[in-house]
Amino acid sequence: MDARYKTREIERRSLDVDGLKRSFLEWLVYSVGKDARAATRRDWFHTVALSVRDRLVDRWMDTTRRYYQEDAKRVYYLSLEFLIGRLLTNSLSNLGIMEECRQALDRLGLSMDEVIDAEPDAALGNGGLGRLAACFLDSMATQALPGYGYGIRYEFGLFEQRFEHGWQVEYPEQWLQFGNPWEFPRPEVLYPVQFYGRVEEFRDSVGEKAYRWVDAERVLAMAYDTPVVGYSGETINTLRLWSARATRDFNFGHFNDGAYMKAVEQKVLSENLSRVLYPNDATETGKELRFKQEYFFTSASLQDILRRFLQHHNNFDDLPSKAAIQLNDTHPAIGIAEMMRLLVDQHAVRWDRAWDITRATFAYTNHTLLPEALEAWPVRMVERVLPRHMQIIYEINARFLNRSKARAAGDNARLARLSLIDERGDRRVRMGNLAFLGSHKVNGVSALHTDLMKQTVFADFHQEFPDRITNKTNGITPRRWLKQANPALSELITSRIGDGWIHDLGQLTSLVEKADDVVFREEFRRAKRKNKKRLAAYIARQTGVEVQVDSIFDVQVKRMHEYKRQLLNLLHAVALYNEMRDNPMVSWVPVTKIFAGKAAPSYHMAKLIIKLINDVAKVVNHDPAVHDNLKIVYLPNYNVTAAEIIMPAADLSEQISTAGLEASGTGNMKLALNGALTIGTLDGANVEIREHVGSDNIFIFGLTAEEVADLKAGGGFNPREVIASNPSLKRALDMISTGVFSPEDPNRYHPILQALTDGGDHFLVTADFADYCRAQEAAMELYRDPEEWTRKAILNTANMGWFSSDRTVNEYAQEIWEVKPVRAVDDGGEGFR
Ligand code: D6G
Repeated sequence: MDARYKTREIERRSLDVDGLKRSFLEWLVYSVGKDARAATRRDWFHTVALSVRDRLVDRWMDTTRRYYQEDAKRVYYLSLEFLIGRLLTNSLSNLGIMEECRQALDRLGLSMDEVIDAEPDAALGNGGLGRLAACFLDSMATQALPGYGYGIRYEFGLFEQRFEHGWQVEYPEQWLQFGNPWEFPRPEVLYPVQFYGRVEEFRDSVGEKAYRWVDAERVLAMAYDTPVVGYSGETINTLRLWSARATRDFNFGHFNDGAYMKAVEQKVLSENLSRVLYPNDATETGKELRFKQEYFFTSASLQDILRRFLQHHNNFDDLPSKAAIQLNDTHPAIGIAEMMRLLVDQHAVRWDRAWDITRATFAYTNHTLLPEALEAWPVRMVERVLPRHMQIIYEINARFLNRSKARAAGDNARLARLSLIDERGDRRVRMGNLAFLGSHKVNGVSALHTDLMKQTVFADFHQEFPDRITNKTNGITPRRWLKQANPALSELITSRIGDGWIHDLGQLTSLVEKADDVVFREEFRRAKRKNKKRLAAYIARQTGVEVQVDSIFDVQVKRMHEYKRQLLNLLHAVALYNEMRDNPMVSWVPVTKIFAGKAAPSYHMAKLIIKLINDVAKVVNHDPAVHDNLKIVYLPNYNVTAAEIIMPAADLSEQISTAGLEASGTGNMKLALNGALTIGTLDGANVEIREHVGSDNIFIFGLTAEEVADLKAGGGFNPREVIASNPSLKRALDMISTGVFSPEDPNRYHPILQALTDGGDHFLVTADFADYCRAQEAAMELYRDPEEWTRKAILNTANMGWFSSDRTVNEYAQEIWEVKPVRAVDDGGEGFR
């Protein structure tokens, strides 16, 4: 063997400082192709990433082999979004070589932080749903569960948000511009995906009616694999993302005609399928391209799953005992019809058998009750784009309604609600109903949300299938959201209770007694202060605003949406601003209101609220009358990396959605785990957070989901009366409506005021305002007593262990997927630590 190759071979495995340093130098030259003198920060990032990746590959293959050897049941997590963020720190941290890498770079005169900062975020998701998928991948790998992620390799992730004169402006997010060192292209893993065309009926070999999908357009799905490193590096799973490729013969006819440009145009059009992530969160778009994206990745994934299964099985009866397919929301729900098509049309399985197999294999997670977010595709479109699937959906529906007819006993309204087709107006296919019917389990993402699912959207289905709905409260990975993001607190915790919490977060309860330990409280405060300094520096860099480290860091970071009520938070800020100006002699607790989050580009109201926050911030931050006691900042371009800086530094966590509308939330979990106190409504997982951290250690306010429902049903709410009876609310709204914050355009905010008054205040901002201010005052009062505040903050961290995504994924594994861990055989200490 070539001597150089041999050195690389050894270095590839070495995890000590010298070995890392040697391979960095070697990789810079031979893989990146740069001289150390000419290398940029980005070159060094690629060098380090490739060297780290090398150290994963053996374990990765080992994991795959293990799954094959044991013929393990695998779980396939189908998700249109994976909001991964950066992978370098994650890989180093999970391999346990963070310090070694830092020292190796140090010896080369390089700063690890700068190298880390050169990595772009993989922003292949909008918000909670996509980040949940990323946390689940981490937890599955950590627990040695044979779990695969399947999604789309978008060329452009979620848009980059900038502010221009306080308005959100969207720019393309070019995360792949300089290449992606983590992925392995698999040009040989290629599946055809069809669109359009028509269906032909024929007689099969035994004379039965059968169907063929013909004259369709074809696109190819090509795989890119990214290793998913579990904690300790024992198990390394695979995230397989599909990229669209034009078929090779795409240009045949056109070339003969000499229509070169037309041929290329066609290629561009097919490849648009994986071009860009739809920047919609919760609200749905009616775009055909979106529907095609959903089918594209679902079809490729199912073909890949069946290919893997058929390597060792020749009878589909075993499929449910070898594969569990989880639908992350309805985005991949067309997979139910696709699985039927693959089994019935391509593999000649009889319908009834195919249906049993499909249902036993699929499960569906519902993420929202918002009616506008429940996907319903026009029948005419589905018929045109996927003609065979439309037939299959009709067939599933006919068989189901026939069965239900007897039970419905003439209740046609009920049958109409159960139908997969919404017959009112423009006929639509209800993807939620399809997902429900084709799954053996359907889960909500918090206890409250699951209850509401049973009472509202899926009430009829719940009656039909009372055992199908189950709850799986969301979770977050402690590796990224505590260990990596908050080294100060992590090290403190480990110094007291050891590091078992990293893979068994419940161990944090040992910290409960430490809440009464004055020394521990002091150290806990010091860690928080360090994180706040880091955030203050970040705020100064991003916005130019100087904030006081000793102020309450009051944080609301999430997508901008009316139901999440950033407006309520802002109205409190305006009210507080007025009070501070009115009472300059009072010794105010300084407050820094920190906002971050993107609005969907077409969501005008949300974008107007962003502008309002920026306008109010401009006035407040420059008003000497408040003596720097109040600052408002809106951090641009919120993403996973920004969250990693913000979460550890928060004192107060804003979780203030209109009760009944936030399915779960996971930002609420990240913040509480990092020792922020929650101010929130009894919505989503806030309810369970209160149960775990204790009602004395959380600020709950506002109407409950039940009260909201009653209020709406009774029609007895008049926002104008509420406003008139609350002088501080009235004054804040008057200031906004008279242009105090927008003198150049005094009418700018009329749509917002309109929605709060004549519009009926759909999200009950005015209804909850007074109680919200009361809770805010209680928080400010408590902040005056640092010992008491810290005690409660510690109790939050100590009691949040249950919200680990390890717990969530285990529940799925046991109760929905029926998959078991497949551990590595002990290799006598040769493996990663
Ligand atoms: C991943 C890991 C790699 C494996 C490949 C194909 O890239 O080790 O060879 O997947 O695995 P199957 O898709 O054939 O199971």
